[in-house]
Amino acid sequence: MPEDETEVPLTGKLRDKLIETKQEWARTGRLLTGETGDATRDRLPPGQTLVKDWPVLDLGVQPDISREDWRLRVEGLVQAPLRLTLDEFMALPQVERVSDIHCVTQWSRYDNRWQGVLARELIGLARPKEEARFVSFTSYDGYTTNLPLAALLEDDVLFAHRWEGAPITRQHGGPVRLVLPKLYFWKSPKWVTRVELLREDRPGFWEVRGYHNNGDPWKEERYG
Ligand SMILES: Nc1nc2c(c(=O)[nH]1)N[C@H]1C(S)=C(S)[C@@H](COP(=O)(O)O)O[C@H]1N2
Ligand SMILES: [Mo]
Repeated sequence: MPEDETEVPLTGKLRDKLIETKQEWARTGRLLTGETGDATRDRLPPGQTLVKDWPVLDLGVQPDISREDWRLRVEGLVQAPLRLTLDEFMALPQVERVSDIHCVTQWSRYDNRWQGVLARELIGLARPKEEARFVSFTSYDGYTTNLPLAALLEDDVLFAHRWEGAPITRQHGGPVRLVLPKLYFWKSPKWVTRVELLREDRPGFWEVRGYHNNGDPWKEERYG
């Protein structure tokens, strides 16, 4: 397949104002407390505020992919590239995890009950090559983000399709989104469709717009 066919373009009308505002926050270091949290002692990371509802945050395009057309691809530095239909994805071993959400725009939400496939399980099926060290995600809205492969393989990271017992709604990234609770939530792509394993890191949408490459809420890695 030619390289350009693997690109998912940024579709529709982006929320330019929101993107500008968030870039401005990065430039001015908004919300930074200068503290370092202790995940073994505290539950709320520095500078965060607890919410009870679940805010929606994205670029303003909430793609509506039919069950038939949806695909999840795992490719790049793997020995067995995957291209799963939704039925194939649902047939993989399922787990449940409860975790907290920490968004860089300051809200945190405790005790979210997720069901889905362990990222470790999915990546294992694709058999990563020795030299794979990083991961780049692409979503159906064109959003991208990046992680070290090791972060994806932890036991609390899911390709989730249910939240609190119900299918994850489109606005929250359904049918399938990543949930990676140890990092700020921008590292958890909604509507994920492609996972590419890489030798070198490839910063994503927010990471090239002033946001931290790693995003640990306990170290307040908001901007960088
Ligand atoms: N595909 C996609 N994933 C995304 C985003 C996005 O714009 N597009 N926004 C990120 C950000 S900044 C946050 S805080 C969370 C928000 O998820 P929620 O809307 O379910 O709360 O999704 C992350 N994943
Ligand atoms: Mo966010």
